[in-house]
Amino acid sequence: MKLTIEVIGMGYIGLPTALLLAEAGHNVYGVDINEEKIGSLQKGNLPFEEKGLKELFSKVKSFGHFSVSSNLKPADVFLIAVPTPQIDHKSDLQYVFSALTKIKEVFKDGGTIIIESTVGPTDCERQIIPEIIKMGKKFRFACCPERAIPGNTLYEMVYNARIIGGHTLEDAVYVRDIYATFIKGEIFTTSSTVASTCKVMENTYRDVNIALANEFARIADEVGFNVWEAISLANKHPRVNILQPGPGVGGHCIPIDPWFFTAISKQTDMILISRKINDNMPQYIVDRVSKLLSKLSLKKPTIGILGYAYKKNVDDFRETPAEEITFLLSKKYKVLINDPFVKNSPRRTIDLDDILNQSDALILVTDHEIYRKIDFTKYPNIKFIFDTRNFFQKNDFNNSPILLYCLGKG
Ligand code: SAJ
Repeated sequence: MKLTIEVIGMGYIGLPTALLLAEAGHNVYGVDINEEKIGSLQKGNLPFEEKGLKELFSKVKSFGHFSVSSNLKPADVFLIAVPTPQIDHKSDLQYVFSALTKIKEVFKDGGTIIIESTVGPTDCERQIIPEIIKMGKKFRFACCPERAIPGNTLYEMVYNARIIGGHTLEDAVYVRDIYATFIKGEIFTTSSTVASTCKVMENTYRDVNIALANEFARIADEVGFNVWEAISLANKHPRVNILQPGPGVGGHCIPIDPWFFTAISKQTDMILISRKINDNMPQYIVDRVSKLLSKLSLKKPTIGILGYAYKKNVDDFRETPAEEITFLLSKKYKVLINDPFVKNSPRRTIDLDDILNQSDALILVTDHEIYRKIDFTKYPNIKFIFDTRNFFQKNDFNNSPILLYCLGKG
């Protein structure tokens, strides 16, 4: 099966998907409204880092059937991978609709439209498909929410199980065969409503369970035990898998997708409380650090934030809890940020050595592996470190006067 496929949205999901489809032999056009991004892709530069992406890009370029443009052309298949943010806790489909408007201009009878962007459980049937019907042409439609994790996107795109939700069963089967040209994991077919619901459920499940871990951490701080040890031992039970506490949840999925449920249903007590717990973690961290700082009697302390990305070893800072922590701390203190991966963030980041030399206290927000290499004996100015990820251990500070505090250790 060799098709002409247009992938709309050259972001964290659209670009790797386009390259995998091109590697599988399809003729692929990548489209994005951001002309700067298109220009830089045309010059051979990737807009973000992701394991194996550079190599795949070079390989696919040598095949000669992947090109990018800011305008749509006619194609057999249109795959939409644009952002679906939430505004006031409701899904905002404006980028999806704007993609559909452009598709309409080049869409031919019998063409296929796939949506990979995360959408609410009822969005396909109530909003997206009616819009496609208005085009007045015969069409196939499927909702195939992406399930890959930043940092291991390419591997997960190929090996994770995939859910294809068709407008009709025939649509699902047709689109399954397209995905089967590059996916090695299992592929399941269902309705578009079930497929979009699965995606929102998956990330809500994670949000709720991270909130539980964060609540355990706060109990540990109040009562005085080591939550990390307790979680690791509780997880020895064959049917228990507690997630890890942290500074809050970031990324473009977990803090957002649960709102797709609250927007359409009132049966969401647990979802709402979990969102609240996770969203309050930055404030909780800042309160704990402020308390520690107040004991130091420094005039205007400088706090160094280690890590601005939303999770370790990636450059992605969408919805990062580091932003809220920075915002809250900046009201009272001078705040400096280091992140070896993040480029073009709205916050200025500085070199690691500079932040270590200039800070009175540090908060480890993102557990980038590179921070293991810090030789803390070189920075006597640092009074304490507040670790939000259980990244450092007491032994790391054996020869240093720096005090180590950690979330969830009492
Ligand atoms: N986090 C914790 N504790 C944990 C795990 C994560 O605090 O035990 C935090 C992370 O630090 C981060 C946030 O949660 O701030 C999210 O990180 P993540 O690695 O759990 O997930 P994402 O957002 O990078 O990717 C998720 C994945 N979904 C699931 O695992 C169910 C991925 O498979 C999805 O494709 C992606 O959302 C998406 O696009 O929806």
